[in-house]
This record gives sequence, C-alpha cells and structure tokens, in this order.
Amino acid sequence: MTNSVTGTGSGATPPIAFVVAGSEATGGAGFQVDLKTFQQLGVYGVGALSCIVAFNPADGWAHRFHPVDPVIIAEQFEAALAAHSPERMNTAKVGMLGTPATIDVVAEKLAGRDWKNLVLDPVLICKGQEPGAALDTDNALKEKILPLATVVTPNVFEATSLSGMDHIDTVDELAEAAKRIGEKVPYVLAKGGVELPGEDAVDVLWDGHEITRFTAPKIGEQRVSGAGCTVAAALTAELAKGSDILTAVDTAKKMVTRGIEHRVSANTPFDTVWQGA
Ligand code: PXL
Repeated sequence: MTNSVTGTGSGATPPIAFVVAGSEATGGAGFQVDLKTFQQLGVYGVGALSCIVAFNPADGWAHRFHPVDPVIIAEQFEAALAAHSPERMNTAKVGMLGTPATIDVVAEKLAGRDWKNLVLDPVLICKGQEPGAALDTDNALKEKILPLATVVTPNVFEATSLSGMDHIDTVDELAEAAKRIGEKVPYVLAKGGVELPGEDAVDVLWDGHEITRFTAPKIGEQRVSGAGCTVAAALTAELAKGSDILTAVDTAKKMVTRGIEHRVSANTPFDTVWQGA
C-alpha cells in the first residue's frame, strides 16, 4: 500500500540533476530558481552554493556579493556526488560562480565526474563586484569552466563577450555569435530575449551543424529577473530526463514564456518568473 505522506506513492524514482549556483534571497534568481524549476519539471534537485547575493533594499537593491569559502564548496560537492552515483546523476547546471577562487574549486570538482550533460549559464558579472575582479572572473570562467560544458546558454551581453564580437544587434548576429562560441562547446543556446529589436523574443540554438530559432512573442519590453536562470535550469531538467536538445530547448522556452506571462511582482525593480505557472 502506498502512503502519500511518506511519499512512496508516485511510482518511479525521479531523475536527478545537480546545480552549483549562487543564492539570491528574494527568490528571483540563482539557486532558488534552479530548484523550483527542477521540481516543477519532475526532477530531484541536488546542489552546492557558490556564493550568496543579498540585494540591499536601502541602496536601490544594489548587489551585496558574498563568496562561499572554496573549502565549503568542495565539501558540498563531496557530499552531493557521494550521495548520488554517476548512473543516477549525470546532468549538472553551473550558474553564477563569482570569483576566480570559486571557479578553480568548481572546475576541479566538476572534472571529477564524467557528466553526460553539463549546462553552463555563463553569468559573467554581478553588479556588486569590482570591474577588475569581474574581468578576472570572466577570464577564469572562459578558461576553466567553458571547456567542460556540453551546453552554454549566454544572453546577448554574454554572447558578445564569449564570441569576441564587437556588438550583437540582430538575430543574425546572435546566430553568428552562437556559431563562434560553438567552436568551444557542442551546443550553444544564445538568448535574444527582449534585448534585440522586433516583436518576438528569439533564441537561437547552434548544434555544431545548424542554427534553429525558437521564437515567442515578447511579453512587454521589460527584462524579467530569473528568466535566464529558468531557461538554463529547465533545459538541464529536461536533459536529465533524457530529452534530446531540441525538445529540451523547446520545453524550456515554453516554460519561461508561461512563467513570464504569470510573473511575480515585488518591491524589487524587476518582476520575477513564476516557475509554477
Ligand atoms: O540572473 C543572474 C543571477 C544568477 N545568480 C544569482 C544572482 C543573479 C542576479 O542577480 O543573484 C545568485
């Protein structure tokens, strides 16, 4: 007999996905979004915190950025990877890391498992960091984490940086950037979102052979916080479930579009995605 309270009643054991990302306490980005997205898509979330971002409501919601000690990051990886064997957990997402020291330990620990799917959301800057420190972090991310990724999900800003292009103003240029980044990573999902002109939010997938466009009508022109995290987390969850990349991207795009339609407003400057929509 199954028992709904002890939770043995829902049948098969769920797929598992690992995430290393930062906490963002208002609930709109980072680790919180990743776990909510995994859960919504029926995936059991596991993970390590890389940093803690606490916005400052008394200072225009500026980012206050706190790295987690690399020793503690290493310990979290040890616990999570020992608990869940490679046969059960072969898919991971990398979100915001934040410092070169964090990137070093995360690169070392990620390299300890042969991930089938490693989705990198290349969160390049955090407004709370010194520009010089941000540049070092960007370079370390490109050098040490990007080569481990099987999928990378840059927005326009990140795609410009990763491709080395001067600017990206059109979907065609976004596609060109995706191809260039694709020299280093098998799959590149470059997200135009509301950043490019036109009526639609267009994302492009480069799979090493061709570009596929994913299009949805823009819902307003305002950025919604957590959209990038939600897309990358949904893609991760779908890959953990065994979907092929095109189906996974399609599901991720539909989920974020619906989550933006049903966005959550708060006292913060940006609305946030509702993963439960
Ligand atoms: O949306 C990018 C992002 C990712 N991760 C964390 C963040 C943010 C933006 O604020 O705080 C932890």
